[in-house]
Amino acid sequence: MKRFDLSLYLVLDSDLCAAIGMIETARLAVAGGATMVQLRDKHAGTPRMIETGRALKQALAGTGALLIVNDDVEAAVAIGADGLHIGQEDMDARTARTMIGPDMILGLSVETAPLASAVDPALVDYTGVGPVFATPTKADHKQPIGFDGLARLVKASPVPSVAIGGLKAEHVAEVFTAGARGLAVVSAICGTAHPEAATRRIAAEIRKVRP
Ligand code: TZP
Ligand code: MG
Repeated sequence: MKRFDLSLYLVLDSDLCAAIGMIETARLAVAGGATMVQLRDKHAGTPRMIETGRALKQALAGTGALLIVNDDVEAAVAIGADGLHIGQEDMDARTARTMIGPDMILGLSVETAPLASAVDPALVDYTGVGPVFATPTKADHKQPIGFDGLARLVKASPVPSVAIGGLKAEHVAEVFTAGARGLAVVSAICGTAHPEAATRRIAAEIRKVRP
């Protein structure tokens, strides 16, 4: 049985984290209560993903926070990450599962209820659902789904879901009310001068409402 806690899921962004750096941002966020960290770097090729991922793995060792690699299956395996996160356009879940083996966590982004209900729980461990709100962080994101859409997609998903897209501490209650197991954030942590304090504020809201 794989154990993972989706409640406060930091998605790193090399541009937004530039001032402090991805590794230091992740370290501070985990100190503040982040439970999962995704390495997402749209500019890096596999060698740089591996280099950053290995440094991240070292930074997170012993904290209990899990390291997930976005898109790059080869890097995820080389790093020995806890998981891989893919989008609909990246590769199909069966291919990804074959490449990462049975033990690694596999996350899949879903933007519609039919896609959520088509998820195979034998292959996929969690879904990333959104964008809840429009966000400048992802230029090509799909139509925002709002909290009603989030609730529909969470219900359709046969595996636990984490919400994403424009989410901040003030949205925590609605995210959990919609049935998601947590929120994934980029700018609410990466884009701040004090990632640890920003994470603590979100973690405090989660403690108030978490089922
Ligand atoms: N997928 C859907 S929205 C998004 C991703 C990666 C970006 C979310 O960034 P932010 O800054 O938390 O709105
Ligand atoms: Mg992708």
